[in-house]
Amino acid sequence: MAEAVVKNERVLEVYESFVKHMKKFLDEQQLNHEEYTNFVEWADRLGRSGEIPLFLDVFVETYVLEAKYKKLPGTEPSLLGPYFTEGSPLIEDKPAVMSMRPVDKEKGEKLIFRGNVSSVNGQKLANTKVEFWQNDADGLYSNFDSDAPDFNLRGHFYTDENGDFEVHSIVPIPYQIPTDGPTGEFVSAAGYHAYRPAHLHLMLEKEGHETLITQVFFQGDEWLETDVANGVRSSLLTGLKQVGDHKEASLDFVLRTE
Ligand code: MBD
Ligand code: FE
Repeated sequence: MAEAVVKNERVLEVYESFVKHMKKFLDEQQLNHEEYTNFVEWADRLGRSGEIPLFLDVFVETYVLEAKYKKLPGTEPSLLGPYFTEGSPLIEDKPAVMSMRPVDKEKGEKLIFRGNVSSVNGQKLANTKVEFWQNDADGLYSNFDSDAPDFNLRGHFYTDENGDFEVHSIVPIPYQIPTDGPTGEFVSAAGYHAYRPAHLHLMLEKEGHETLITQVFFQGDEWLETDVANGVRSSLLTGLKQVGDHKEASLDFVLRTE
C-alpha cells in the first residue's frame, strides 16, 4: 500500500512562488521547445549520473545561504557541499590530530589550524562539537573520489573550556569538481573553469545555538574571485603562515543563539 502523503502548506507556497518567478524568467529568455527538450535530457542524465547533489551544491546552495543568512549576526555560513559524511571518528586528543594515511604516505604540507568558538552574546563556547573535513594533497575527498581509507582527513572533536580548539592536518588544495559528467558539460558550455579555492569544512554544534556550517579559505589562493561554487565570503578568509617546517592558520567563529 502506498504511504499516505501528508499535505504540506510550505510545498504549495514555495512552488507557487517558484512558478511566479519562473514565468518572468521565461518571458525574458523565450526558450524554444528544443532548448526545453535539451534541458530535460540533460537533467535526466544529471540524475542518472548521481550528480544532482554536486550540481545543486555548486550552482544553487550559495544563493540559498546568502538570501537567508547575509544579514544576520554571527559567522557567515558557507556551503555544506556534497562531500560531508555522517559518522566521522571522535578525536579525543588535544590538540586534535586528523586521521591520516601512515605519516610517510599522507602527502602535503603540515597544517596547524586554531579557532575559537563564541556566542553572539559574547560567551566563550566550551565543549562545542567541531566536525572537520577536507581534501587531500591530490585534491580528493575520502569516502568519495579518493582511494584513501574511509574517514581519512575527517573527524570531530570538542572545544576546550575557553572555546578554543587546535587541529593538526595538512594544507588542503584547490578542488576541481568532476568534469566528465553532466555537471562538467554545463561548466564547459558556460565557459567556466571547474575550480574551487582550497578550503577547510567545519560544522559547529552547541546546544542553545544554531548549527554553523561553514568553510575557511586562504588569502592569495588563485581561485578566490572565481570559485565555481561561489562560496567564498571575505569574513571566512585567513592567512597561512610558515612556522618552522609547517603552516599555521586560525579563524574565530561566532554562533547565533536559537
Ligand atoms: C566541494 O569540495 C565543495 O565544498 C562544494 C561546496 C562543492 C563541490 C566540491
Ligand atoms: Fe569542499
